[in-house]
Amino acid sequence: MKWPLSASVDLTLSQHFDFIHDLSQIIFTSKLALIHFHNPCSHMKNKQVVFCADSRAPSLYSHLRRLTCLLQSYLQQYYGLHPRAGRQKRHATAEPNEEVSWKSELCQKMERMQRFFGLPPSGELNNETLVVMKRPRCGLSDVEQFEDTVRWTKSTLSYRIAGMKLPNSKLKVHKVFRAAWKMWSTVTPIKFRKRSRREADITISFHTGDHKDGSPFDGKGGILAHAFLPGAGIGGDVHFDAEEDWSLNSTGFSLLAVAVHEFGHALGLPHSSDPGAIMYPAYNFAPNFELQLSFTDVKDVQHRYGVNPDFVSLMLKNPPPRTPDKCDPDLSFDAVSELRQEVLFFKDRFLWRKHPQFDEIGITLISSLWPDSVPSHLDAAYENVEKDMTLFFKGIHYWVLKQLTLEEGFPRNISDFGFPSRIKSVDAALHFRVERYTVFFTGHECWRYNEQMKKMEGSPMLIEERWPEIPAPVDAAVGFDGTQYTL
Ligand SMILES: [Ca+2]
Ligand SMILES: [Ca+2]
Ligand SMILES: [Ca+2]
Ligand SMILES: [Zn+2]
Ligand SMILES: [Zn+2]
Repeated sequence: MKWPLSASVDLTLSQHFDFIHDLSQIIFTSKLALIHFHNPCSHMKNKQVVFCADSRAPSLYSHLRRLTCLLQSYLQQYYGLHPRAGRQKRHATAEPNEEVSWKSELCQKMERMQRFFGLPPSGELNNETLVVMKRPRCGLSDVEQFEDTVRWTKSTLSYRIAGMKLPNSKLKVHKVFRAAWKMWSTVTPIKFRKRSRREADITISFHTGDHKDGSPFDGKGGILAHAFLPGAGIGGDVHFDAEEDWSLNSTGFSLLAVAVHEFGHALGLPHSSDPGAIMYPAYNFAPNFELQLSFTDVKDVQHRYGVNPDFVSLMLKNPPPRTPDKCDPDLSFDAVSELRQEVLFFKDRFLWRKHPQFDEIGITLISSLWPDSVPSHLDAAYENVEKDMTLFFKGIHYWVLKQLTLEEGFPRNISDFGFPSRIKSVDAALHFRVERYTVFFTGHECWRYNEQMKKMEGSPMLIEERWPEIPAPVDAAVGFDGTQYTL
């Protein structure tokens, strides 16, 4: 069904939804609503924002209403957005200046949120930003500044597990918490002791909905847990949402991972924007991921509490993983690919995104962009714009994403491309969109794959013959602005 172009729609919407009247025009196409969105503080003024919507207007309205509510409450809870003043009387008497400054605050908070999560800071409510907002996470703010002095002064802390609603037997839950505390005590000189008596520095409990501390839980998903900073009474206490699907092995939300995170808050640590850190606010753990404090977590907790004397020897054996730093002169990439307008740089579990309109380069986890589909430590990747496909290579396997979702039946073997069986992996792939072919680099050889005929063109050439200026083997390759860059 086709929607008529309609300028009156946004009028109707603006009566119903606070935020929507920022939108200057809405155009309905068969399945999408293209929304011209006037953003007072963005560098991308009057951009179109595309919302996927049902093919019926009422569901689009309610969809948009839900989005607006989600956006406002998310930014209020986690980014210090002030509630809108004089909301009811807005149409009648609200100061226009107040309205403008509220809107610009909203955009600024959204940009801050996008930066925190490694998204292009457009200040616009796009689909990608929504996906991040819907991710299960910790209930604490991402921007609240904790002083370095927010810490316990004693070297042994007591904890107890209180109340009912434990997700498993007390013994098993206790074992998980003991393992979680151990992660922090291995790197700092603090000791943690379990107590069964009433008083303990840190009380750990599971709650449902409103549990009388001003921060109600929200059922399955959304907020997973929260904690209180070091201090007397409720200080240092940790609450878990009892309605989550908590897991002690690898399904659902890992109780261990969330406990380590919340215990970090109980020790006084704030959220980290490092996607490799345990203190990252969103749930970021693939099933069977080996949980470890990252370099950032260790640095932050040691800054407050000092270093465990055994840490140095432990550090030599098993150093905390460092999130790769884009400024590191020795950094090399596993793979580089274009994706839509952006260039993606892959390294280990992470990827950087370079959007042509923003100078900043955001970092995120591969798994947060494509959960359970694209593996870490890739060999190569490229985008086939014509077919709207992105291909990822690792070892003898490759994966195909069409319109950003994994195609069925993958991974498949790279022999599909016509590689002989001696080729066990590719180093890099470079796609030529106009000529419709892709060059694969393997060791000192390069192969030309015809995307239209779906086969290799002849035998491989030596890289030094084809591109004498490029040293082989190649790490990663991408076409960019018509020129090829190899890395
Ligand atoms: Ca929840
Ligand atoms: Ca307490
Ligand atoms: Ca590579
Ligand atoms: Zn948190
Ligand atoms: Zn609570």
